[in-house]
Amino acid sequence: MKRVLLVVCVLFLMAGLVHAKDYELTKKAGPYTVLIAIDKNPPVTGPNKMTLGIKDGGGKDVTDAVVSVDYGMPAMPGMPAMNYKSGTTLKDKQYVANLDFSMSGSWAITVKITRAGKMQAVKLNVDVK
Ligand SMILES: [Cu+2]
Repeated sequence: MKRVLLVVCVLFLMAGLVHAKDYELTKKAGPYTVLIAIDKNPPVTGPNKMTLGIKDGGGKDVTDAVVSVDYGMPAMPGMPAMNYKSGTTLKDKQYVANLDFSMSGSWAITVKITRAGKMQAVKLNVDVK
């Protein structure tokens, strides 16, 4: 009986580990579907790696866009507004950005996708711990 309980506990622990995975979110931007992932869940103060997978209307990977990420926090008591920009590098058909959150709290992120002279934006908010 004790052994059964132990097995059940281990299974629960493993399930917990499976759930504690990357922050992931899918958003639409014009003709694109953007899969946004952050390697920390929740995102943390300091460096975080954001990975963006972009697919066109036909479900094909988009690898010829210029993608950048704006992120910031509006002004709050004792803190002026903060705004940062990051470029991305293409790796394995995904755009990778390194975001450095200087404090915890709610950050507004805008992903800008420019292709053939047209820009589409994806907006999201993350709660940085
Ligand atoms: Cu702040």
